[in-house]
Amino acid sequence: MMDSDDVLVIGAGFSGLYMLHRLRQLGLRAQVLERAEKIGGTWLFNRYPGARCDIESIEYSYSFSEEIQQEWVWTETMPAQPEIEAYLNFVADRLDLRRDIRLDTDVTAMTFDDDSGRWTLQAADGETFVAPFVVAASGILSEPLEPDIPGMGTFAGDSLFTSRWPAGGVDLSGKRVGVIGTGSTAVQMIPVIAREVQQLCVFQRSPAFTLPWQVRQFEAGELDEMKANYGEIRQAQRQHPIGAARLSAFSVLIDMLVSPPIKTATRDEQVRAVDERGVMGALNWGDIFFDIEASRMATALYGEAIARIVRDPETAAALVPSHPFGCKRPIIDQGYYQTYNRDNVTLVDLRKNPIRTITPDGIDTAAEHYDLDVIIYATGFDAMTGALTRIDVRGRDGVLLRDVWAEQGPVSYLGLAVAGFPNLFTVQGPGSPAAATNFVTALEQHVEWIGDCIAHLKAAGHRTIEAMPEAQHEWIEHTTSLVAATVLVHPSCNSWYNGANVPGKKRMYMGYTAGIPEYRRRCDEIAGAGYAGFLLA
Ligand code: NA7
Repeated sequence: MMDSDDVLVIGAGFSGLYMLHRLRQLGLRAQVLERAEKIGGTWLFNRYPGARCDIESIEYSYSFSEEIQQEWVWTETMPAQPEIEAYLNFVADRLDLRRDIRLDTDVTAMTFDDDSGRWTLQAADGETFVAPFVVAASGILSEPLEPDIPGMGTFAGDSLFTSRWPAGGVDLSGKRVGVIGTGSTAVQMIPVIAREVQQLCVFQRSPAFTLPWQVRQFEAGELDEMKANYGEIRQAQRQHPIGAARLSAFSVLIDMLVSPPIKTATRDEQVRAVDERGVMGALNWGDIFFDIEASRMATALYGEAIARIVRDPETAAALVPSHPFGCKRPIIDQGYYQTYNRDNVTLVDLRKNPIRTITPDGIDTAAEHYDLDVIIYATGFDAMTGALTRIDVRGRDGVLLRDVWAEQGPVSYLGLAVAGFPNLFTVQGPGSPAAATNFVTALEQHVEWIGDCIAHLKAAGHRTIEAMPEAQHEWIEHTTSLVAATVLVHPSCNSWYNGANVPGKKRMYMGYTAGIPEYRRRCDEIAGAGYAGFLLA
């Protein structure tokens, strides 16, 4: 058994690194336990070709250190995975974080002991760690979702997961490659690997809505000019509901909300919208997030916009989504639809002919067999809760967090704590703004709130803090009421936002949609009122 720290932090990604730094600043002893062999979290594991952030680098970065934001040099408007991984390593070195990060340490169980008021964490290698407080900075999209397709294990070629992409990359040249899934990940990867492979078959169950985007290198002096105004940029970001004030995948949604309704638009106005802005114009209507009929009209128009890009009419029709726009996370792409005009790319519409089985040499659908050398699974994540339900988290009376979330749905107070699990904080837990915002802005607020809370508990001599069930219930009522009248809860929406992508997971929208500033105000108010809704003992 090792000496106890004040705080054990699970995960060395964006959240865990800042949590460690913040705790140190507050004079607390902390240790980070990370299951991977390197730091980086989600940005380490998801190193598939084309992996990139959809928020501008200048905003998708830590704001807490003026030195770091001035010293680090971003090269592109929206950063690619290698640059983000390098940035996190730079931060770890710059803040001397590595000495308190234990790599290759996969936490598999953790138990709260009522008598001592401490958590004991058990790692896969048998090591145990004890501390009064635990911060789960284990990521919202870190637990991959492996599909259960008959015959998966029989495939004789290479099976690859985008969420565990091999370090050093994979040579796909000359290969016949199948991609399963068409979410954000696949939409980023498909145009990139299509240029390399001999033949690409995209197995699509749910077509995505995706908006064309231009990512570019910074021009000479452009980044320096922005850095000179960093104070203003950060302030605008902090005041923005999504935590990013510049153009991003999310900000286009906010703009759409204040656009005129499609239902009263004339046919000429609709066509003009597509003439002027393509697929983006087809969706730029304010009523489509609240009115399913309006949403269907916009989807039909979106189909017309796709048909202007994709030459084969059958492929173009197969690319039209069946779910309402906005109910899944917005996607941006670079040349996604154009990729289907390539001779070496085939779209397989699983809505018509589902996958029947995977065989040693490829994939059988209900209609056809596809010979493949490589199958790439881009099948998503058990989001928000998966990183903690994979661990045996036992709170008061030995109750398992996994069971609580299975029975009640992914409940939490503020996305920060779960009733029955004292002294356990979750960075970006369910019910927090994380999912639909700039993750980095959101996590900085969480980390700072958690750090201040633990420092307060220690200073005031409190041994435990615990979310009260009534406060948790009220919070969930509040978060779900915010989305009740939107397409986010439409039955056709199988999204990681609501857990419907995971078989058996209780369906519940897991975000907080009133924006980060309002969320921050509420969290500060709660802390200011002596941590209202929490029991301090
Ligand atoms: P997503 O957005 O959850 O997409 C997963 C995709 O995989 C989606 O198209 C799924 O179709 C598809 N899928 C999953 N299981 C299967 C099976 N068994 N057969 C066929 N297709 C399947 O995950 P991403 O990794 O793309 O993106 C996650 C987030 O990362 C993203 O929102 C950004 O925040 C970054 P379905 O829709 O379930 O029919």
